[in-house]
Amino acid sequence: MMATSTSAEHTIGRVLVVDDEPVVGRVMARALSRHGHEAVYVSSAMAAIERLAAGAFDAVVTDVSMPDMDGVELLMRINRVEPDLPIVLVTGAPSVDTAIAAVQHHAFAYLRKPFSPGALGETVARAVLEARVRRGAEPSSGVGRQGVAECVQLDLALDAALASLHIHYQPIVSWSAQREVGYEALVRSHSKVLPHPGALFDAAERLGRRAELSRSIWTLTPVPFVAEDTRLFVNLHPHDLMDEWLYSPEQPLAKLAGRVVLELTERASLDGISDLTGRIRRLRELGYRIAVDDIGAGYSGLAALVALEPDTVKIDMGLVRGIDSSDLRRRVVWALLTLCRELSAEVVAEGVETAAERDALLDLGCDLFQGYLFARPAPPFVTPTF
Ligand code: G
Ligand code: MN
Repeated sequence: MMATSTSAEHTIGRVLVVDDEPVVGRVMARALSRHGHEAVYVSSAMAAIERLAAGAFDAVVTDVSMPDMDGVELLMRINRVEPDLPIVLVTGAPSVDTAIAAVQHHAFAYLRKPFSPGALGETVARAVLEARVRRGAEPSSGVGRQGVAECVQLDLALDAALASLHIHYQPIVSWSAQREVGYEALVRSHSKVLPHPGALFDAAERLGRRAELSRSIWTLTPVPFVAEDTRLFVNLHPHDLMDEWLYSPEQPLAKLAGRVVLELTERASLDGISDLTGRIRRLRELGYRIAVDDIGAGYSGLAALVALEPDTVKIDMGLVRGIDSSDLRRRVVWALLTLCRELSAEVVAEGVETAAERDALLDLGCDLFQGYLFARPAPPFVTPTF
């Protein structure tokens, strides 16, 4: 950490200096201090990300070529989550490639070493002031806040999770046929930071990378089937309906469309989806069938049934759990089964864990089941036990 040459209230900006060469880094930090900045030096991009978490910065000056993560990647990662934090790239070996990357990822400037100490201080001062005008904020208030580093770290974690993404499949069984009629695809990753699908989707949502996650899942999901007449159940988020790629014949699920049932959860609102009816129609024209997932979880109620006219309705495990000892649950499920018969939708009871739950559902006339009683989600393809 470098001392400042001016008192805090008179510094132009707080600047993070990143260079794997300590001598070079310290020279730059000193030049910035003399120019009226407060400079903090770190020797790697990862250290910079951690440092950004510790305090507010107004600008980053980073060397381009560094081991592990280079300056261009650092620029790209920060820019993706905090486009208002100006970044100055410095390099002793300028190249067209890194200069193009600098432009693409909105580097504030691309300086060739050696440069005069004054030129660096001047460039950084301009960067700080322009960013401040853009934000209309006080010195060192907004940019470089905790959120930046947190987001960059989350972004790295999501990259790692996407690299280890894989799909487990859980059978859906017909009791009368005593066999599996389909499998639900459930996403998994080896990430310790984002261990379950909920965390994965939350992170992707926060980082604006939800479409990327969904597209990865659609790409990984279709695998050769054990039997020709089994169906593949795939979870969709309502926002996925806004992704034009979902409707493309090139999309990997498309070649199996006639066997794919797209599940739309009742947990997320369909309200924001423009032309919902038209979108569902397009999916049906491509051959897909539609399911309402988690019905009875208590969110949008029965609106999804009306809006989607589903082929399949999946009863939330909250209604299934302990149904054998709950008269109320039995009545509600009976009413749902009656309603679905009226609407010509088949019904799957989800999360069946005990034989008693299964028998209570059989008594009510339910035939399709999914749950640990039959099989846990597993790599392709686990055989259910009856
Ligand atoms: O919302 P959706 O129905 O897509 O969620 C399915 C989730 O429920 C999966 O994460 C799956 O692992 C889990 N699951 C499947 N069967 C059971 C079960 O019998 N009991 C419990 N508790 N969870 C289950
Ligand atoms: Mn589901």
